[in-house]
Amino acid sequence: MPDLTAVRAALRDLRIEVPSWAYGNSGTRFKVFTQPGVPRSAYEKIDDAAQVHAFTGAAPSVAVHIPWDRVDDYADLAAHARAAGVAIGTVNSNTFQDPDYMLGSVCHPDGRVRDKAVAHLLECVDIMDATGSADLKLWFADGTNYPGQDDLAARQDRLAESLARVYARLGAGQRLLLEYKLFEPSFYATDVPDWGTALGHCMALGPQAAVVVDTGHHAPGTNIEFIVAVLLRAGRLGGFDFNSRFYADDDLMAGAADPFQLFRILHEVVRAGALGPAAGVAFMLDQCHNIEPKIPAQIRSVLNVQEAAAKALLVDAPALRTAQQNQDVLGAHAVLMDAYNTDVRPLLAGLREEMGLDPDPVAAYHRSGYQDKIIAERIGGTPAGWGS
Ligand code: RM4
Ligand code: MN
Repeated sequence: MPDLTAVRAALRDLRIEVPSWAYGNSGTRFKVFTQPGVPRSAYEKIDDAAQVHAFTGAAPSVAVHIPWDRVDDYADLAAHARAAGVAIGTVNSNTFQDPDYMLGSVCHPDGRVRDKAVAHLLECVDIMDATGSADLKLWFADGTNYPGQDDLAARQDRLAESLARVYARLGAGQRLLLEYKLFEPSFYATDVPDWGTALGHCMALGPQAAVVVDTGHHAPGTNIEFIVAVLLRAGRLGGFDFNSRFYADDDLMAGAADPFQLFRILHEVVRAGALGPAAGVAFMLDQCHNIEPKIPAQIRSVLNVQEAAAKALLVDAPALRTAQQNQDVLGAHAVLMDAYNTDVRPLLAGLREEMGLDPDPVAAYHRSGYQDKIIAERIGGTPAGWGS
């Protein structure tokens, strides 16, 4: 049995970053169902994110998305976050909503468009300087819809060149995190479709570049924990965008569709000794809450990641190794399943009590009155939504 004191300490150290865009209105291309009390500004998004940390004690930073969270003074936004008990985390760039980007951004055939996209990414690094953020997260919608539309290899050259310009601007302690996605919005060829392409670019850039695994960005049936193991081995796992998918990039709550997958992923992380903050793996949520209340859904997601991490920490590593070395197929499998089938909720509830938190963060949030307060106060203005 693993040492429970060490398991508790590791769980206390686990930090999960929430996304600012989770608190705005969102939906599908069919309909956005608006909710009352939704934030009208980046400041109010941070207030909501701070609630997630207040009730879980495990979500001390919030990722921003530029331009959705554009403000006049980023140092002031960072100070607002600090006063609310959180920090501004990863800066997410957006090179997919400007009309110029119809045929791509950093891979676009026209150098003027590429320059514009790179200028935006450099602006994001300026924002990181102002907020004290360490990570720039890049996801590109670039790709093509039809065979022959553009030169696939030339697009890779343009990508490499654009990324190199951004990489050169990074300060010490700052990282470029490159995210991949199988398809959508491009349907024939995506320029960063998989971990191999992302890893190749990161290796070429240098040690401050690493890959982000968004759990929703794979084909059905993909063994994501294998990808995680390979990236950890290469020292290039920059972080996760956790969410759940049933079909495509569904952005549902982490651990909802396949909690066993989340456990298997975190088992690889724990096995590599990469769960703690010192390892440099960022555990982020990238989710939208279209039909459910947003703040409790974020709290629930944080708890789901904690539960999967707790189970991963409970894997009896020496017993697993012995069974594997003894070629005991069923014994090794049983060690893993014993951990997965453990009810870790009492362990986590106890830990929260030790930390002075309510053992049931969702219930405590509902009792707190915060939801009623924002519904009453946030009248007028433009509620944040996808694209603002
Ligand atoms: C993309 C990608 C990015 C996220 C945006 C909102 O699909 O997953 O990580 O920043 O969506
Ligand atoms: Mn993502």
